[in-house]
Amino acid sequence: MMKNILEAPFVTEMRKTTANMYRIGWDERNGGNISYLLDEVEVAEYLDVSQVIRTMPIGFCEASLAGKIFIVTGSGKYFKNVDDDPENNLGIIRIAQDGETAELLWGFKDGGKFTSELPAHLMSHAARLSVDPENRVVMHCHPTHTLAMNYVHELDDKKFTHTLWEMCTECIAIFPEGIGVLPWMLCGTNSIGEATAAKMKEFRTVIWGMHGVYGAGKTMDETFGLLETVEKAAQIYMLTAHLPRINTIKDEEMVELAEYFGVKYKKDFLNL
Ligand code: 2HA
Ligand code: ZN
Repeated sequence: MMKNILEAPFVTEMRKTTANMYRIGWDERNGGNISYLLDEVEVAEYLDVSQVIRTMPIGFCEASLAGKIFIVTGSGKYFKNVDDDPENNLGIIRIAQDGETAELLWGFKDGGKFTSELPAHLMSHAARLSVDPENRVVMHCHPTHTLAMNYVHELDDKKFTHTLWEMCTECIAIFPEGIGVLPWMLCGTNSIGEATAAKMKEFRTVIWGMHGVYGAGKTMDETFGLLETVEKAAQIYMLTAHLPRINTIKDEEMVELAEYFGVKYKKDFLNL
């Protein structure tokens, strides 16, 4: 007997996470998208994985992901609506053996399609998996203060990271590898996907200039927590950037933190 897919833990996680991100204002209208690499054995408890509902070209080839199954948010769908109607707003796709076709196994019931940002998602998964075989989640959203900061701060990996590290004590421990920053680029394209994936080999967080942010991680909690920390630091920056700075976390103190937490941090992002 197949188990009820609506009770699958990975569907519940997608519902809860999208609702949470909507509630905190990171995903207005159809903003944001999530892709989550699933365990094939677990999926088979809920779905007959030999039944392909329909196929869709993905518009590029990601051969390293052939056979892998993802649950993804839908193109044009609103995070606000996922929890009430997961079967229309989410889909489970398997990357076919050719690496360029998505096989729909569940969802997108109204004829819908995977997120328009599939290139950035799948290319980022491939990049993260090449450096961390346990990476499962890629998340994109438009967090308010992070986005605001893009307009008043230089868009440079080192400078952007350093400023955020200064804003909350926990930052260098949570994202010791730093943050990659891309200039404004046209979204939804293979080019922005390739640029994102190139940064993802080095960073789990990538800013899309004047657009939003991408985060990657092993679990939904880890990835959400990462972006939440970045956004909190950006909020502190935006609350203080126009005021005289009297105190800061010094680079020597960041070293102390990184050593205390035992994290491998990007030394050349400090000015020592
Ligand atoms: O899917 O956020 O980047 C809507 C977006 C595009
Ligand atoms: Zn976006």
